Amino acid sequence: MKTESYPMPMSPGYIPFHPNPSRPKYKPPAGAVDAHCHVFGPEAVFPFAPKRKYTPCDAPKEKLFALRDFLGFDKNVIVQATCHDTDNRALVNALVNSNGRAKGVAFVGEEITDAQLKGLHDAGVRGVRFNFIKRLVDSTPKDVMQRIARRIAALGWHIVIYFEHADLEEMEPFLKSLPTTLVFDHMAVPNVADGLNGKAFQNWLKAIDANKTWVNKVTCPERVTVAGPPYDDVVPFGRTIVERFPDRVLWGTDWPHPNMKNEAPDDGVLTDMIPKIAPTAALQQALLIDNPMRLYWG
Ligand code: 0GY
Repeated sequence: MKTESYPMPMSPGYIPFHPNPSRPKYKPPAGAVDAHCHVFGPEAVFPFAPKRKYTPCDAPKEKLFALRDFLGFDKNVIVQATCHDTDNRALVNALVNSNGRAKGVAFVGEEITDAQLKGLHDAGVRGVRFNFIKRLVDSTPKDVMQRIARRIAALGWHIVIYFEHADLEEMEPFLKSLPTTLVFDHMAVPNVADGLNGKAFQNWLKAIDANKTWVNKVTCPERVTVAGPPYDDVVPFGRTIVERFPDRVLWGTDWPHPNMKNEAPDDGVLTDMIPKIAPTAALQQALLIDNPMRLYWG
């Protein structure tokens, strides 16, 4: 059996999260939720999965909760990252130590038992993630995903989808076959260079219009920007989605920002984008409080 030595070295070129983010000028409303973030390790307690495609730096719950308080958020939705594969122990540990201020999205395989699903539910998990990004995961057969979907639907959970809407045409029949609300990571990764009128983004808007249970996370400008910080080139994409579908949007930091190519984003700068994409108090209330509370704390 392959054994790993500790500490596991970070992947070559892996950029750790920003050590000293700026304090945002924007003050989130009381009760605001950061609805997309992760915990990694610590690997000495929760080792990364042998199957992982990258090895990050530790990003433990204590650091996440300190960042939450520093940025002015009240709650977190913690999404299981691929570096932990289907071992949700670090996620569960963060949830049960959050004083009710975190809910989770797990990654599960078909082998999970009903009792284990119930254990995740009791810890605060309210969804599973299906990841289609090839650099992050080996593909799971769609019939397996459909069977998992039916089981978690019975718990009242939803499915978080990480895919790129350039693949929408091929994926739409499968997505429509899923029985729950679908939450799409990172606005399904728009191609910002194509502009707002690009065919793929326009098709994406039409698909959200047509599928009334599809929800977008207006997250990760740092992954899709061409211009770089403060990511003004991504604002029109987020703002279009927030203004057109105000009750079907979520916002999150994506801390600790795995697999960045050039630099770690400043979480204060990311937070300061909120009033640019959600310019009124009513839109901010929906984006940061009403929508995530309905989906995760309802
Ligand atoms: C994200 C994005 C990434 C990674 C993961 O599960 C993951 O490993 O989600 C990525 O590299 O794009 O959602 O934080």
